Formats: sequence, structure tokens, C-alpha cells
Amino acid sequence: MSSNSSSECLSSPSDTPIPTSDVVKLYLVQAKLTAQDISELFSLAEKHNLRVSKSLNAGPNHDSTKLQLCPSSEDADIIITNVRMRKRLERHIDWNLAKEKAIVTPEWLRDSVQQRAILPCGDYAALRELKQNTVQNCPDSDDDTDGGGSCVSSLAQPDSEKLSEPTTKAHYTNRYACLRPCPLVCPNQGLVKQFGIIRRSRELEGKDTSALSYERTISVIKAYPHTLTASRLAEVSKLPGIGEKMLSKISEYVNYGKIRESQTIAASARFNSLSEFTTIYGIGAATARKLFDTFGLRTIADLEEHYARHEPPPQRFSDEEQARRITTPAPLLSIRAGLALREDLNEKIPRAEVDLMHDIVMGELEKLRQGCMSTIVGGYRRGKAESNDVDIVITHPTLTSGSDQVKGLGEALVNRLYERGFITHVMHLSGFHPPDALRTSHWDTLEKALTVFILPPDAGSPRRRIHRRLDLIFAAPEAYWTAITGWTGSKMFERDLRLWAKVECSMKFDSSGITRRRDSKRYFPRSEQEVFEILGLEWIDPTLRNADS
Ligand code: DCP
Ligand code: MG
Repeated sequence: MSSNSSSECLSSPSDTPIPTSDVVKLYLVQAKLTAQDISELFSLAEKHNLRVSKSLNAGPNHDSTKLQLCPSSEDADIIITNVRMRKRLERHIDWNLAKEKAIVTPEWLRDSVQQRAILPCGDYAALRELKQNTVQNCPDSDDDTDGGGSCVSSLAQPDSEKLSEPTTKAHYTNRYACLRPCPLVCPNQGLVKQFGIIRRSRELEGKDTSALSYERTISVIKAYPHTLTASRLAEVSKLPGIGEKMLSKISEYVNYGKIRESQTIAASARFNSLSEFTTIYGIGAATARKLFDTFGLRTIADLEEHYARHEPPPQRFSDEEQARRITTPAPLLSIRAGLALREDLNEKIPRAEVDLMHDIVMGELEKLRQGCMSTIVGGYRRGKAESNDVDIVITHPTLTSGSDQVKGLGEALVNRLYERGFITHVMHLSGFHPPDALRTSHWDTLEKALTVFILPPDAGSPRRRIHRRLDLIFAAPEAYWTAITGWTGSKMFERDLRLWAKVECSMKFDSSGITRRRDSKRYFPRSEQEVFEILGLEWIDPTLRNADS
């Protein structure tokens, strides 16, 4: 148990100080929990003012203990999870780290809060093989000699090189989204949804500055750890980027449970048509407006009829892009083909299928080149139960950057997957920035293949074979960890990571690397923790980088 209430975890500055000093830090593994469970557990853990006596037998004057949500598993005393198997837990928590913690089921939190006591963790051990460790590491045990230290000092892993202290700690009041831990589902998810409608509408109407200010407000609300009530509005008004206009909408939501503007937009025919049009790959907001305003189109059926007559000319690449791009016989996804695959591509991908796709891709890659490494990034890595696409970062320890080796590997893999029937189309083959309106903020120089993938007929799991979006990102080993950080997201987290690096560190961060501006010195992080360390940031677990709606 940590002996000081530290600012890194999600505590409120307005909380009254607890007379005694104990803090129990909790980390929630969101996998295998429903959005409702996550929301409930967050709000239970959020009841900081609930004083939990150290044991059931303690009298009213016994030391009290404060619960705090913690942004990273390393810093937590207790890890709450619904995962019951070692293999599955290891996808989220390093096994050696798990052995140093109490790993309990969500029932432990529910019962502890209900009984106002830190209940014995051993009774709630999530994994049988960790029961003994859970008993020993439970902060309820009297022989707990662990002074705890700060969240920061525990960052140093036993087998990793000593990391220096981050210069800035994570907290929901920070200006940069990359310093605000954001869960997948926050206590004010209803408000986030209403703001999301206004943001989307601004984006569809080409009002990018306004869209960005809603995006920023959403990311601040996502990080706010308390349920919003009228008495909290004064505190919320001091959060970064919350001006008068946003505050009045927040207070409208707090008072009436909805925002009138969001309701009006959601009911408007124009918003619904534009939203639907932009679900087609290759149709961005500007094209959607043109189709609506100039051609008078309203429905997908209208689009189908229109594109049966006017298929736009195929994408053209500049000479430089042409020289760099991965070449493949796989067909480019035309808008007409995108329309035909629309229902498939709009269907969400469950985690099990993401795993299956990853296994297939890596199985094929292994046959081409043994010893490749890969990480599934994007929403999956942030703990989303369902993804819109699958993003995989790939490297091999022997690849040299600056040569054609990375591109060659990408090309060989895409072509093999196409020949074997796994890839049906490609949308874009890298490098440099594509002429692709949908992904304009990915200004890195990594090799990418944005493709359509389909499982083989014998893969079993889905009822029918569904075309899925698959993004493959190829990096030399020195860019592997920045690629993982840059493609984990969320979008707002990435945007502020780049801004933080530029404004506060005079560095340039993107998925292909970190460069010091002054002398162009390049940094080659050997882990994601090192990426954060180089940028002077406190580590934030991927599952707490959900700064978008
Ligand atoms: N990304 C970014 N800027 C963008 C698009 C993406 O920084 N304009 C980064 C952050 C994203 C990651 O790349 O999290 C992957 O992009 P996706 O579009 O695949 O988004 P997600 O994986 O987050 O969600 P999903 O695929 O479920 O929609
Ligand atoms: Mg994705």
C-alpha cells in the first residue's frame, strides 16, 4: 500500500484531506468486462470520500484508507480483472508484475465498498495460480511492510534499464491529452455521446476548428473521474479548454440529461445522409457534401445509382510515391467496390476475430521470414471490445532502415496474403502520405498496407465470412516502439503527444521516430516505456489512452 496520497492517480483536488495517510491504488483491466460493468466499477472506485477501514473488525477510529484509480498496472496495489486464465491475463499484465500484486475479481471492489472495508483479497483471487501472491500482496494484511513508494519509482522494472523520473505526472487536470488517463468508458459517457454528435456534425460540415474544440472538450470529459453534478460545475469550468460555451452545454446536460443541439442534429436528414455517405471508404466529408448538395443524393441506394454511372478515376500516385509504394497485383478498392462491401466493412470486429486474423497474418509471415515480431495496436490495444479495423505493427530484428528491406517485407507479405485469398483489395500502399482524405494526420514515413481481409472458409468462428479492414504497418526495429505508440491512439492522445513533444520538449514525435529539433539527434527507444521516458511523460497504460469518444 502506498503511504502517501500521490497526485499521479485519479484523485480530486477538491477532496478533503484524509487524516491518516493510506491509499490503496486500484487498476482495472477492462478486458472481459461490459461497458456497464466498467462504468459501475469506475464509479465505485471513484468514491474517494468513502473511508474504508483497514479490516472488518476495526472500530470507527481505526485508520481509514482511500481508494484511488491508477493509470497503470505497475503503480497499482490491487488489480481488478474478470480474466481468469494466465494466458489471457498476460495479454494485459506482465506475469512477473502480476505476481507482485493482489489480482482480484470485480466482486472484491463491490463487496469492499458495500462493507466499507478492504476485504481479504485471497477470497477474491481472480486466478487460482496467483492466489498465494494475492493473499501476500493484499493491502489488508497486517504484515504489509511495503512502503509503496510513489507511482513513479515503481516504474522501474526489475529487468529493464533504470528509467529516469518523468518530468510531468499524469492527471486529469493536465492540458495535454497524453497526460490525462482516459478509460474506455468514463463516468460521464452520456455527455460524451451528446458532444460526439455535435463534433461529428462540425466535421461533416467542414468546420474543422469547431470540431477540434469539441474533440478537446470530449477528451477532457473522458478523463474526468467523477460523475458530473451541478455542484461539480465550478471545478469543471477550470479544466483545460472548457470555456463558457462548452460549460453552458455541460450544465444543460447536467440539468436536463440532454443537449438540445445534439438532439436536433441527430434528427436531421442532412446529418444522417452525410454520416452514412462517409461510411463508404474513399468518401470523405467534402465529397459527401458535394453528393448531397450538388447531386441531391440522400440514401445509399442513391449513391449506388450515382456511382454505377460515375466511377471516379483511379487514385494517382506521384512519381516519388510510385517509387516507394509497395507493389502488388491486388486490386485497389474502388468506391463502387467499397459500396458493395459496405455492410461487411461497417460491421464491428470482436476481439476473438482480431486475434484470429493476427494469427493468420503472422502464420503467413513466418513462412516468408522467421522471427518477425508484431503487436496489434489501435482500438484493440486500448481494450475496445469491438474494433472497426485491425491494425498490426510488424518488424524483424535484422531489418535495416533506409534500405528497401522494410518495404520488401511488406510487399512480400501483402502479395502472399493476396495470392492465398486472405487479402481481396488494397486501399493504399505506402510510404509517405497517401492522397487519402480519411487519414490525413498520419504524417509518418512508415511502410503501410491498408487492405481488405477475409478469413478462410475453414476458420470456423464467424457465422459468415465477413470482409474486414486490415492495416499492416512495417517498421525497422528502431522504429518499432514509436510505431506502436503512434498507432495505439486514440487520435486525440496522439495529437497531443505530437504537440507535447514539439512545444514542451522541442522534439518531433511521430510513428517513425523521435528527433530532437535542435540538432536532429534521433532516439531509438527499446520499449514503449522508453518512448514515454524520452518525452518526459509519465507512463499511461494503453487502456487509459481512450481520449476520444
Ligand atoms: N491515428 C491517428 N490519427 C488519425 C487516424 C489514426 O493518430 N487520423 C492513430 C490513432 C488510432 C490508430 O492510429 O488509434 C489507429 O487508427 P484507427 O483509425 O484504426 O482507429 P482505432 O484503431 O483507434 O479505432 P477503430 O479501428 O476501432 O475505429
Ligand atoms: Mg483500428
